[in-house]
Amino acid sequence: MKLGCPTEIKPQEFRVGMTPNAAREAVAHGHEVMIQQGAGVGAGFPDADYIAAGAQIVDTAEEIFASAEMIVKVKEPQAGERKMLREGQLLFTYLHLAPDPDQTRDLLASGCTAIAYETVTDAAGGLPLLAPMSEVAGKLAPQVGAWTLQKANGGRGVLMGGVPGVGPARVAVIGGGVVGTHAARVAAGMGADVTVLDRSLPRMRYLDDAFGGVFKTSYASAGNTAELVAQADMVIGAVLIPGAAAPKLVSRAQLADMKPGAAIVDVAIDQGGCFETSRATTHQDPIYDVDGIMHYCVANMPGAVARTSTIALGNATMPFMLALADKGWREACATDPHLLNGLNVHAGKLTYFAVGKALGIDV
Ligand code: PYR
Repeated sequence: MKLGCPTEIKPQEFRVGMTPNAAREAVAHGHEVMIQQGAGVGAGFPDADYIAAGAQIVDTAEEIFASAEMIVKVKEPQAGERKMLREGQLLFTYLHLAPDPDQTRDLLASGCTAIAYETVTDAAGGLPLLAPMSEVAGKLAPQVGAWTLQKANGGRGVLMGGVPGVGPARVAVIGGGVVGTHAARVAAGMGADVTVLDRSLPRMRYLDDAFGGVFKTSYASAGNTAELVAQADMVIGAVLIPGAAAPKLVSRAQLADMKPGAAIVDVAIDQGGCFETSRATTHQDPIYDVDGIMHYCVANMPGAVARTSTIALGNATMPFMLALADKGWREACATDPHLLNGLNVHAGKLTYFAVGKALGIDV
């Protein structure tokens, strides 16, 4: 199969869909690999590494979209890329369609087959292609939140770990999944006073056992959530319903109960965000103020640490990419129901229920 990997064009996105190692494996499996010139540079992979791996370097994204049978990317195709997608072409990347009707419309019109990383599943009930970026975003959340809390950035001027005689920042993490657990670990490591809110008692038992009380847990009733949000210096949104629009768990009215200059970091923003006041921002202009509360809502947080993220993502996507290339998407999905769960769009039809429900489109 002909595989193509274009340069990511979302603002400040430095990751790349294929590492030189992934290219080498695909070539060893008998596939042709095209990489857009410079695509890996932001993640520290020069063209020479891809050439050494047996890939061909091409000048433009147009060449890749015109001839590749499978496009391997990181972020959802941007408007210009969507115009180049062709009928029958396979797209393997993050999509996050539920909050994005424009992208959905364009993918349906293109006639392509699109497999979304974020809805591929595994036997343990996890999301193996989302997990590595959830780990990265979770670990980044307290770091960017700490920066948002600094006075010069409009924040409350509170130091995460405090100092002798002055208490630490209070951090509420909404959601105890992969993002929330990594965020809580790092925030606690920075010395903050951290509480994770979740609705699963087994999950909270696990967190308590695994982390030995390094952070607290609280049942995520509306009342507990409101109380902890009001007391927090930083709130990290870490909820996920696979493929679906994120539920809004904190309303605009609740901002009035928060401490002036408190920071919100909404890691759920890819799926529309879990705060009523969230809207996607970019690494160039990451923070905005609503009613005195500073919001950090960058939609591609892992792009900030492009090298770590690219390698972590490549480790997870490689076996699926090889299965798709070796068998073709029909047989690969027919023999792996977890990969089939990634199928969101095929030949002008939506094939993922939660996306159809969010957008009011028949599946
Ligand atoms: C990202 O890492 O940017 C995702 O979309 C999950």
